[in-house]
Amino acid sequence: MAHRWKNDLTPNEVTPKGLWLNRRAMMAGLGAAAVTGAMPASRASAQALEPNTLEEISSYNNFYEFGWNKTDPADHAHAMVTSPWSISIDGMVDRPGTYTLEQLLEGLDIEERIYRFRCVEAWSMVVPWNGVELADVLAKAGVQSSARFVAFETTVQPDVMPGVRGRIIPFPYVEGLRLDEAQHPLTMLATGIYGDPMPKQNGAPIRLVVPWKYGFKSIKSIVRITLTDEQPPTTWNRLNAREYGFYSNVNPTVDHPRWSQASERKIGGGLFARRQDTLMFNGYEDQVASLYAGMDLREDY
Ligand SMILES: Nc1nc2c(c(=O)[nH]1)N[C@H]1C(S)=C(S)[C@@H](COP(=O)(O)O)O[C@H]1N2
Ligand SMILES: [Mo]
Repeated sequence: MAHRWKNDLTPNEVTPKGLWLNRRAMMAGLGAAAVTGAMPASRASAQALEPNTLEEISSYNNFYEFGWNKTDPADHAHAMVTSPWSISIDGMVDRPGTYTLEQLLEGLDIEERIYRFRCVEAWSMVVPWNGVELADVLAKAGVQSSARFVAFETTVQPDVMPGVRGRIIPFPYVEGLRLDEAQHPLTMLATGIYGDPMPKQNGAPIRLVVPWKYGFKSIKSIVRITLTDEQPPTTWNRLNAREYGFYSNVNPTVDHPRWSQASERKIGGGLFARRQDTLMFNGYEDQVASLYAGMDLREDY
C-alpha cells in the first residue's frame, strides 16, 4: 500500500510494531496537519490529534449487526465473510454494475488520513485511516447530472450476525449523503487502519468515513451504492427521526434530545480523563461549512 508517511520510516523502525505505532503517535502530535494536508489551521490544530491505538480502535465498536455491546463486534465479526467482495453501483450512473474491490481501487492511491471520529453518543477517537476518496470511486461509475444523493447499504449475513436476527433495527443498515457531501475531498472509502487491512469489526473490507458527521453516517462493510435524485432513507433516522436527522453534522450547539453534544470523552483517556470540547463540524469547519451555507443547522440536524 502506498501511504504518505512511508518515506519517514526506515525498515528498522517498522518493526517492532509497537515502536512504529509510537512513532506515528509522536508524529501526529508534532505535525499531522502538514502531513495529511487535511487539517484546518485554526482552532482544530490547538486540539492534539493523537491517534488512538489499534487496540482501542478495534475493541470498542458500534456494529449493531453483531450486537448492542461495544465488545460484540470484536467478539463476533470474525465470522463475517469479506473476501471476495464487490459493490453494486446502480441508479443514476453511466456505468452501473457490480465492481470487485480490486476494480474499485485500481489506479487509485491508498492514502493515509488521520481523522477525528465523533460518535453521536459523545465519545470520540482519532483514527489513522487508509483509503481513497469516495469521489474517485464514484467517478469510475460515471455520476449522471441528474443525481443529487448517494445511498449506501451494508452486507447482511444473518448466519453470523446475531443482531440481524434480533430484528430491533431494520437491516440492511442504510445511509446516505447529499452528492456534494459524498464528493467532498474529506469523504473517504476506507480500506484499512494503521496500514493494515480494515478489521472486520470496523467494517471490512471497505467502509465510509465522513469525519465531520456523527459516526453512524460512516456506514460499514458496503455492498451497494445507489445514485439517486431523492433523499434516501437512513437507518437511525428511520428508527427515531426526532433524535437522528439526515445531516447529522457534528455540532456542539445542537444537543441530542437526551444529552449534551457540547463535549466528548476521548476513548483511551482513562476513567478520570477530562472531557474535551466538541468542535463545530468536528474540527473540519473550514473545509465543510460552505456546504451548508444558508441552511438552518438546527432545523436540518
Ligand atoms: N453497518 C453498520 N455501519 C455502522 C454501524 C452499524 O451498526 N452498522 N454503526 C455506526 C456507528 S453508530 C458508529 S459510531 C460507527 C463506529 O465505527 P467504529 O466501530 O469503526 O468506531 O460505525 C457506524 N457504521
Ligand atoms: Mo455512533
